[in-house]
Amino acid sequence: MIVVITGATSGFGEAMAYTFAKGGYQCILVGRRQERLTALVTKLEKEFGNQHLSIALDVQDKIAVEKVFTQLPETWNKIDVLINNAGLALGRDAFQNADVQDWETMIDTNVKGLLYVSKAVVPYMIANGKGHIINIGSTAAKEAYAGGSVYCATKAAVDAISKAQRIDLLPHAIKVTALHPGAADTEFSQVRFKGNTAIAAKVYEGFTPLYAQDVADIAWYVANLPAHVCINDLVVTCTAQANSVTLFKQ
Ligand code: NDP
Ligand code: 8X3
Repeated sequence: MIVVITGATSGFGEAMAYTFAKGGYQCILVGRRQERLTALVTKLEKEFGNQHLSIALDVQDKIAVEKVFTQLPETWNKIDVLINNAGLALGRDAFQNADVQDWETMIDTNVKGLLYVSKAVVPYMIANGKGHIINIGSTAAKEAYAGGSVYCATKAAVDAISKAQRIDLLPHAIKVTALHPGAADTEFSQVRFKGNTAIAAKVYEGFTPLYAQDVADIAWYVANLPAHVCINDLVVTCTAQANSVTLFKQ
């Protein structure tokens, strides 16, 4: 079994790489930070024995994405599962104060990157007569919040794209799951607040958030159900969170 995981250099993607490698999958791991990918592949191969592939790639780069997946060696192209996980938030400013370049990067990564990678992988799944795409959305897809206009919009787009992919890919037995986590303690907030670790840490104060492994375990469950079962839409939060905007802090 082969899984492609984008955004495998930290957080959910890294935890998913461990979980799927441990479960016997061969992983194709995508991210921009080559050193982290190389170290991860070495670790996984040592610990779990299977062969894994690392691809240093910026999912925003349409040409590079197409080239990399077109040139995938035959031994790697029977892709069973694609986890579109690479993504980010940048900034938490009110709409009127937000940085336009941050908007561009979020749209290019979370929406266009997901589309490019899906478009490049789907032909292999169609040729195989089956497949499973797991798109990582967010609770932010379900309710928009202050200072999150474009991040929330990108995740709402992931939600909509997942719904339409599910319809279009039905004749090819390709499952599509939108997996929407709530607040999770990964590098996400460090990236969002551009290295301001004090503000990033505050996000997770006063409650127990989700951890990367929680989401990886759910992705594993979703990906390994019987062939006739598909979880279409799954929202998961920590117990202290009711929805995108309601969090009980103590
Ligand atoms: P992390 O910051 O820990 O991980 C993000 C991953 O995405 C990294 O591996 C990063 O790798 C990769 N990435 C970012 N931009 C690109 C790019 N242009 N090309 C390729 N890879 C890229 O955050 P999380 O693990 O928390 O986030 C994973 C996904 O989950 C994101 O889509 C996020 O929006 C979503 N999410 C996160 C939640 C949270 O609270 N943490 C909750 C709900 C959803 P590299 O920098 O090496 O390229
Ligand atoms: C990440 C969770 O609450 O920052 O998608 O939008 S949140």
